[in-house]
Amino acid sequence: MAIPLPAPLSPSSFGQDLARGLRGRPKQIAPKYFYDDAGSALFDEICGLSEYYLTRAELSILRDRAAALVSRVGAGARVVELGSGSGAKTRPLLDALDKPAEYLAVDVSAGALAAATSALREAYPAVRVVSVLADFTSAFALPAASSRARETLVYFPGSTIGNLTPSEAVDLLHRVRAACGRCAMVLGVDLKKAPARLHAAYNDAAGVTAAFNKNLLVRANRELGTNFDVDAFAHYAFYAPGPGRIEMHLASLKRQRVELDREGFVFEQGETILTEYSYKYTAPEMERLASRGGFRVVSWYTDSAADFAVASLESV
Ligand code: AVJ
Repeated sequence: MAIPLPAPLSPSSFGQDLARGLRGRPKQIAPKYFYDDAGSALFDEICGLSEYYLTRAELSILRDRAAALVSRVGAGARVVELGSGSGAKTRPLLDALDKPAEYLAVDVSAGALAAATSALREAYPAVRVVSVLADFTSAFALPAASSRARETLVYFPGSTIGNLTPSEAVDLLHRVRAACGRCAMVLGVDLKKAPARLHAAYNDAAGVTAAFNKNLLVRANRELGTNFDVDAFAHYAFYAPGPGRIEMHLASLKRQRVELDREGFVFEQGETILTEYSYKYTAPEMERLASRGGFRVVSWYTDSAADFAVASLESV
């Protein structure tokens, strides 16, 4: 598993991806660009909102079921967390494992990585904690495991798998499997439920999700010198029952022309830029997805309301 590291996200990749996304129809940008320091802080705030049940539900499942979720993983394992964020959900897993040797946090947010890994280093002095500033949605690569790590457990928390389309999710599972051979995975999955509850979770009354969404434009104006009129964009998020996903957009409230590297992009009044998909799954749908990705669902636990599931998967 000694593969070169992908380049961390640079301003130029943001600029190039944004230009490509604005040339497309519909206009779009990948959700990984939400997570600069301000965006990571807004996401942490979202996790505490009453409407946003996902984080609390996942934590409660981990607290109750961590031992069962990692029961097939032996002593001295290496844990790789994809999209580790604040690292709040990592502890129950590390606590349930028998003498974990290493913990690799993979994230696109440098600030979140530094804070999460320094807190974990302090709390788990016996674990070798490594931060990997990387985008796991493209070329997947990890530093070699140290000789003391025996097997790899990949933790993919937060229903981040829902930010990928099903075919992108299948690709990611294949890449994970190729990277760690026989490999165990713990996967957080948001479940299909009443559309009104899903709608509320992405349209909170305090407007934090709206600020998180609009921060993308604030970031582009600061880092790329674009001239988005941020106040003339509205947060627009809705659940689409057909594909089974939340779609998050930013809708221009007026006709405006945005400049990026001397290229002009016109937004008609009401035109949107797609910023995120968040797919929701049922248990059978996730079983099918896992099997298309070369994994089998070994166990599946939900919170008491059956809002969220944490699954353990094994490569086949
Ligand atoms: C990063 C996958 C946990 O899709 O729910 C929260 C991000 N977007 N509110 C999700 C998000 C809007 C989020 N995850």
